[in-house]
Amino acid sequence: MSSKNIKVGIIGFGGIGERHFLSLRHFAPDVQVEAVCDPDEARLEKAKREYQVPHLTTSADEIFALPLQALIIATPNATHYPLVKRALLSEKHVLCEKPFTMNAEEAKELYRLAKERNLVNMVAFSYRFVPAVRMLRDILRKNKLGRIYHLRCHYLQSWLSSPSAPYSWRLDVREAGSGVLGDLGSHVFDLVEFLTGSKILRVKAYARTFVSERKDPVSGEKKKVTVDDAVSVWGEVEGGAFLTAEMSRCATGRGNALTVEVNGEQGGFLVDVEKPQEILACPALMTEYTYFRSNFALFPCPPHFGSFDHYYFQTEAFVRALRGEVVEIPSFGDGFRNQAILDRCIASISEGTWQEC
Ligand code: 4PW
Repeated sequence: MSSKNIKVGIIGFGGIGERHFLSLRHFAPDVQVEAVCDPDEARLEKAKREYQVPHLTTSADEIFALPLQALIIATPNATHYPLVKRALLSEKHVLCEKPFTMNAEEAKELYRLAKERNLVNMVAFSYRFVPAVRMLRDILRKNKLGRIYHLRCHYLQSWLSSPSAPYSWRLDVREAGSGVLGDLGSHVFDLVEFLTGSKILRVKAYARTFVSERKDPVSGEKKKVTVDDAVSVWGEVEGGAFLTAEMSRCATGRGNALTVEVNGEQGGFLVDVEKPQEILACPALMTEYTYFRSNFALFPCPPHFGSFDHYYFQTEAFVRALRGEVVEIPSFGDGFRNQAILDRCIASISEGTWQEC
């Protein structure tokens, strides 16, 4: 498929859907975003006024009736499965947001459908595209650290710290599947396996909801929060590494603090995605970290997203895959694997037991 012929639709035009749009427009101006679908008229109005998108609709049926080759799905989590399934059954390539589905069974089916049809299938594990993450992966895959003792991750945000932060679909288990576990933990588990090339073998998870009710900004009513605000996970990784992961959306003072630290017998490394070009390194025989600068910047990014510049690299990979190039992308197979780990964490939280992954 030449890129000039690629017509893309975006379903869900909240902050993330718009970010996909901007990234596509910057990276691949010859790929046409032909249609945007969202239930919120104000968002559609913005897509028309600011971005001149030709087809705007509140109805998924309408978007499926258009001659599009690919869809980007950035809707609430519970809708991923039916929308992705419909897209695959109508032979469309798909980039879907994370967490991929509501459970591993759904994810497995979507993976199978995409494979059978040989369609481009990608889950937006966007942090794989951070330059420093790429560099750390190279180091770990070349086994430069020897035996790995610790994998220590945190993903901390503060937007739910205030009890007056409004209610949204992200706080409803029926729409989101889980809270911070799926929202941020999905990235952490994906990075652990992507970076090391090793599987998380078993997990033990513990969760808390600090604020049990929040005010709905539309109705003004108090609504019950049915998902976790914070989750801590212990895990064991193939090869014996000890995983500790902490995720919270009530981490007052933190913005988008995703870090992965690896301590091995031959040295240690720490990546912080808020400093996407840097890596803290402690080579063998040294006792403290020093800064390295990653030389993995592939092209300069315009100042749209700040610490979200890696979205450009994600988009680049998706577009190259659409053009038929062989490119490594986080696939629905990875989404299925990730969902299985999330399911095991949910079981561990409710049963209080270790769970095999
Ligand atoms: O996937 C994550 C989102 O759900 C993102 O990378 C950051 O945290 C931005 O929004 C949330």
